[in-house]
Amino acid sequence: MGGLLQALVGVSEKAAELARLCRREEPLFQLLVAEKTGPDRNRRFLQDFKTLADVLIQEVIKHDLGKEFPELQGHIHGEESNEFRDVQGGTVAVRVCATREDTVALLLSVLGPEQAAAELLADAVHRDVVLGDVTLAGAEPGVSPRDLAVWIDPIDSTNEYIGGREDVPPVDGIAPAGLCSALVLVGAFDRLSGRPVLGVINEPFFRRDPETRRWQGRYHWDVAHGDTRLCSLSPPDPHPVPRVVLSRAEGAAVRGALGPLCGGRLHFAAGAGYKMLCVILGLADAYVLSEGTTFAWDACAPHAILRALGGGVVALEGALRARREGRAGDPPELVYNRPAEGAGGAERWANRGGLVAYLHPQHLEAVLGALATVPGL
Ligand code: 2IP
Ligand code: CA
Ligand code: CA
Repeated sequence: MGGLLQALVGVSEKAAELARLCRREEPLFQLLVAEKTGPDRNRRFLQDFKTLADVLIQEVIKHDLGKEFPELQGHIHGEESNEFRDVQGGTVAVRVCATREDTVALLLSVLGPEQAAAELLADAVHRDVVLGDVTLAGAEPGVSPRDLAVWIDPIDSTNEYIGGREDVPPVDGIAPAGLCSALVLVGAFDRLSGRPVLGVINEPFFRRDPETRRWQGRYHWDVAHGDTRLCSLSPPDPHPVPRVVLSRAEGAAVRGALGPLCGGRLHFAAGAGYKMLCVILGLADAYVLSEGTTFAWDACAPHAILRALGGGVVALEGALRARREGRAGDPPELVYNRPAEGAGGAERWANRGGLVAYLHPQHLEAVLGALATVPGL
């Protein structure tokens, strides 16, 4: 059953290619960057194209995985709903059809006259991905797809994806914003326990090829199941003075509590997935988020990789409560199979109460210690 991990990587590569295509090909790029409110000939569609790119990527992943692993059908979830308004004002479910021509026709029902755009997208959707990755081919997860379910974030950091800035200088290797923070996240979790097991983070815009100037991507993967811990990366060393990366939306109280721990120097970045990737790569030691503004699809894949490297993602509110009550044992980790009680829509899958992503337990401890003093947390 070694195939599932390869399949997750394969679909992330197809997704990354679609993400690059939308920025590279003029007919798609024009639609992608069009101002939402612009007085355009095809205004309704332009309002939706950003979402269409996301939805299509998610549907491709669902389709390809479900086809190869029928046991996963009905257990592949994502951020987006695939319901769209068609050009006549009715609804259409965006999906991958049996043939390229059928997919073109379906896309045209959403895209109206944008024939070139529909064809470019359908070509990429129906193209097979070939992976030449020997290490990955040898990785054996030892887990059945029957026991797993999947969370997809087709594009994390959509704002940075649309904005497309390439000139944001990194600070200590961490990009404060820009295209490189747009990621494809595909994570598989145990249906019963809700723990993340397999994760793939794909960076579609890792670097530009110096000769062709085309974007090149890269990906990272893991297995964290039973006693098995496999990862495409090695665990990075901790920094002597911890580095913490935060959302720019993080408030003064949290900044104030964490600043002294980090020698007065905090780091900021866009994208929940990208901030977790910074921890995975050892650019930061922890990512702290004090509010429930991320979702299961943001955290599942990075969380699996963090676990494989010896770290994890804890539920911040629960961890602080356990600490205050003097409860022994490890702080509670996020799980991916439990919708929030009393919530509707996307909120059902919000990581309520915030999170801390970390690699080395001493950093988790230090961060929780610092945050324990923040009123209201
Ligand atoms: C978003 C995206 C944002 C992030 C937010 C996520 O996902 O990653 O960048 O906010 O939490 O839900 P911030 O950048 O402040 O961390 P998406 O782009 O998929 O909506
Ligand atoms: Ca996201
Ligand atoms: Ca997204």
